[in-house]
Amino acid sequence: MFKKILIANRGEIALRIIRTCREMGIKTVAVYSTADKDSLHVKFADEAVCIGPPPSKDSYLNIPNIIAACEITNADAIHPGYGFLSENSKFSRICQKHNIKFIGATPEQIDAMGDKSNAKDTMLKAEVPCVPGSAGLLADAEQAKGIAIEIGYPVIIKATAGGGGRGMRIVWKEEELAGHYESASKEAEAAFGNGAMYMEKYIEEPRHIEIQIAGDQYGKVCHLSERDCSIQRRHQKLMEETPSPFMTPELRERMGEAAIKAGLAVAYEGVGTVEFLVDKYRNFYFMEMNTRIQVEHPITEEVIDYDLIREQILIAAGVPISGKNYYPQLHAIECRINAEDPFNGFRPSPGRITTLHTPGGHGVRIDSHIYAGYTIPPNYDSMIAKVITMAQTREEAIMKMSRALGEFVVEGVKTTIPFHLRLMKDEKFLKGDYTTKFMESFDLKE
Ligand code: MV4
Repeated sequence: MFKKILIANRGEIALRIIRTCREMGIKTVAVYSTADKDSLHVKFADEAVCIGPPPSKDSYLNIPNIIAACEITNADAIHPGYGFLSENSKFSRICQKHNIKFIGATPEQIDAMGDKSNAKDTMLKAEVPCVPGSAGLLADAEQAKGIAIEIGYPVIIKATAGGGGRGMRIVWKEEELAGHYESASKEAEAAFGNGAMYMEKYIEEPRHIEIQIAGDQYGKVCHLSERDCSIQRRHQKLMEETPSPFMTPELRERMGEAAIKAGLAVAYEGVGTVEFLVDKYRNFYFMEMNTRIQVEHPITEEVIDYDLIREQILIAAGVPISGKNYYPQLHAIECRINAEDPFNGFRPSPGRITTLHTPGGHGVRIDSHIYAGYTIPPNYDSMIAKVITMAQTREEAIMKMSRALGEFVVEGVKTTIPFHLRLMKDEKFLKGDYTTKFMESFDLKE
């Protein structure tokens, strides 16, 4: 087992990883930018190393400084958390070369999934259901027109280097195709240095349902059921829940099996997530595979009573998984609390937290790094806490969430708590009747 793990991240996920390491008797090294010198992850870790100034590119993305921090502290593994370097194949490879275990996917697995058109091709070969579309990349807008006629409008063109919605256009009729193709390709070229595009039939009003998987170094892959992440705004998830209110035992079985096939296709090692689009007929299609621990992992942990960070560390250390699948025994909801003003287009609201009272009680979990007097820096993600509630039924989990959010007091900055309080009373949400289009017609003032 590892003796010391360096955590190449900040905020709540750094704390989350430190907690599991402590339980496992593993020493921890925090790294931090000068903006984070007073952060809890720095205080809670056994050792801490400053890796640069506030901008991410100079600190949490600064590979030479992170490797140097690892070498001077003698850490034998790096946990990258989510975001930052968690899906950076170059970093995964550099760790390998330095004999540091990267607690995440191999460079090959990251590259195989990072190119979306290539990932889809791999999934088609593995018989994972995919949206009908172009066979690989598009040569030009003319070729795209021909394929669009075959599959029928609306279609969606996507950047192969994209993900999270950038370099993506919906096309409703042929007249619009060439223009959208050029602008999306240019956007992708500027953002990712790769303008290559592929095309799919556009699935209208889908649900975003993802399956958690785990694979070990010996070729075994299992699934840990689903999370419904359909409530999102501009590709930022706001709330997640498990089980999905749209799920049936049959669909879970079929999606779980497809996710396992996806994992087996790349000999997946570690914990990962296979994202699917699910249409109103419960047809599901592979969308992307994430080769990292995700923000929303706690809801899965709570409904199957399973520490996913511990599992990541055990798998990386070469411990075999049991190989059995896991099914939800409870209902769990996560609300992401951001330092943003929900009444003002979710505009970021960094600054000093003057007063803080966090909720507690039965069935409530808070994953957060904030404290009274903490200053939220403007340089990073605006998430300041995750409120997770769990209960025997969805109705109870929602009631607990309303109760917990009502107790949550954050003064000094604006937060998305009022949004979540309103969401928990929304008629459609209460019925479980929502898709990825939900936020387009949501009005906080109603
Ligand atoms: C789609 C789609 C409809 N049809 N593909 C959004 C981000 C990227 N991962 C893929 N996305 C989508 N792909 C087809 N063929 C709709 C979306 C989409 C979406 C997906 C999941 C969650 C939220 C979304 C919001 C807008 C569009």
